[in-house]
Amino acid sequence: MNDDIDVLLTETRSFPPPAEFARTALLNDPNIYLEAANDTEAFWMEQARTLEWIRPFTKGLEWDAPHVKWFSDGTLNASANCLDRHVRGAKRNAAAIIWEGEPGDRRTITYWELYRQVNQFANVLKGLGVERGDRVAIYLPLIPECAIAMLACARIGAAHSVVFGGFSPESLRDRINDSECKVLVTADGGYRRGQVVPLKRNADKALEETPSIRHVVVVQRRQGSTIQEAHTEMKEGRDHWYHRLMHNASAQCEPEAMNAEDVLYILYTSGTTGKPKGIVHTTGGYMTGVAYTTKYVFDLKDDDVFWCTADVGWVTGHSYLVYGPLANGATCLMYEGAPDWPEKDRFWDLCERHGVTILYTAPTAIRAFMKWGDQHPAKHDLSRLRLLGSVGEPINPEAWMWYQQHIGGNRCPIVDTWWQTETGAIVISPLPGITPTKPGSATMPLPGFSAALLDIRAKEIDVGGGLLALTKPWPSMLRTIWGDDARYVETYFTKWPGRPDLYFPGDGAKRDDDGFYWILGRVDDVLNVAGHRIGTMEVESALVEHPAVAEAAVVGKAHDIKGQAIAAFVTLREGFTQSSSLRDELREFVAQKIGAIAKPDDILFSADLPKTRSGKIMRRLLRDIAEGRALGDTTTLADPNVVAGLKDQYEAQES
Ligand code: 7RM
Repeated sequence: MNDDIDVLLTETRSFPPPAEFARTALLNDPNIYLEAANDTEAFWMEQARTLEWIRPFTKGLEWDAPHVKWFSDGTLNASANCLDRHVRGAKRNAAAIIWEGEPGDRRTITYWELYRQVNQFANVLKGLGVERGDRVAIYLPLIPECAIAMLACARIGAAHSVVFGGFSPESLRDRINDSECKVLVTADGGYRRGQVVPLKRNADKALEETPSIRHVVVVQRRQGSTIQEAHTEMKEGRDHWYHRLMHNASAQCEPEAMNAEDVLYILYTSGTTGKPKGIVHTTGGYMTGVAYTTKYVFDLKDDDVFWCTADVGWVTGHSYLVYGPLANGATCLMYEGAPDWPEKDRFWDLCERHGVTILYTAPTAIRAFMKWGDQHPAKHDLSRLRLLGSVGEPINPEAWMWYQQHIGGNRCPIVDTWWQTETGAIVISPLPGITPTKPGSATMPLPGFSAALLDIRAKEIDVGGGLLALTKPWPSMLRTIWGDDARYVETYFTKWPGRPDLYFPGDGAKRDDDGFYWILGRVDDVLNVAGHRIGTMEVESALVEHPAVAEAAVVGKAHDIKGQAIAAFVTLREGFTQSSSLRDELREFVAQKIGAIAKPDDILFSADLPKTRSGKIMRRLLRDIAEGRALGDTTTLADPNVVAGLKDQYEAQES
């Protein structure tokens, strides 16, 4: 962590909002920071009132740390906020979703059409026995039906649990079982780099052990015929084609009046144990947080075309591809596939053809674009772009500068947005018409949010490095972990003993002389690989399930494009010998168990792992080895020779 602080301390460039941008921005008066800080509860109540409530709330915050409620006597419906209020007005015929599939198929869906399809699918779900309070799993490629299924759940008061299409059958199974989903919505297949991802076939494997599932709805990716390569059996009575059910469904479904604190969705994310956590978001607070941040962080106006490149399987897709933009009546671009398919200019081609004005993507993608070369964006007219965003991991100043110059034409402000699955909405980010930006800094908490940098005793660090804390509750914060409230308390509110009012996100950060935050990354056993959160324990648990593996330790190692890559140290069971084919087999095994995103880059076989005398694996030393650094302090090790031997071996393998 200290190396990172040094690098960031030398970054002194600062960019005020471009004058022309600031002049027309929705927010350009810095007083908003002070107003929100003076009465944060009143500030949030004002934001919440921009939503459409069925029964208006009178209560704001109820904080019984670490448990929280917001607007608890109000009722509303998230899908009505995203659709019904727009189809009553001028947005009725505006495009809600401009979608493009990887093979090049296109669909544009107006608010009116989306409204009708969501109503129909809400009735389909009801017809399959889904009731208010039930859970529905969604395992889809990035197609408009993702948004339709999510909003249909919200309409009838069922919680959705979206599982990223890149996750394995076992990962899907565990998530379905943890929250006992009644229905699964999937597709015959999706596309990634020209390959078919056979989602229904994967789902069928998961469904062998998911007793709670009564019905499966399958979207046919190509009208009229199922994708040949993904062909799969439909199980009589359980499996239904989406288009057949929709054909007979009424397009009128009254939205349920949900309590502000009713669950809107569950989204699983990695933590420091082998078992992912079901993050619970509720209706009123979450919708308030995403509607407010989408509008002001992205300065969203009627004629914008907003493109968030995240998949709906991650929180960024939930908040900034579906709920936030649609609550604001925005026009969103949704693209299914890879940025380098069929050519490395696909993103810039999309931006040009669809007239994208706001682009929100991840540092790992930006670093890949840099590597592919300036000629790809240079071929396209990107002059409609007016604002750029970054999310998912720290952005290195070099990538930030490249993004500003080669994508933004030195004209667009960049909003580096720090937040998490748990925060629901962006927390630390510039306001593009107000806040000066510095390459590599997410700047400061948005109005309404409060952060501090603390040492381990909860003492505030004014300038320097420390642990990031969120010091006041905010409406879109998680409410609990599904089925495990003790884990909620323990994970987020016990870092500073006796201070259940302090939320610990798990990140380390630096604060500079201007009070700007520079996020350094996770300080716990969570990795961030290409912007995806993966727990070291999850990968370790997968590895030890292989019959050859006795013990495994997984660490992150710096990677120039992915940010972090996975390195695994493995000790074999008696009777197994190391080989390059076993190494490949183990990498493939992890991909099968969790998903391709968790596949280790390196596997090192070793007779022993470096442990303290109490038996704890010293990950710090493993990281030193994986990143080729001089070994840190080894005096607390039970056997210092182990780690020296490992380092030699690792270096021999690398060369
Ligand atoms: C939105 C999302 C959360 C973790 C978080 C950080 C890291 C996210 C930034 C960032 C530096 C950023 N949700 N992170 N955004 N680090 N600058 N702008 O990514 O739950 O999947 O991950 O991602 O470590 O704790 S997430």
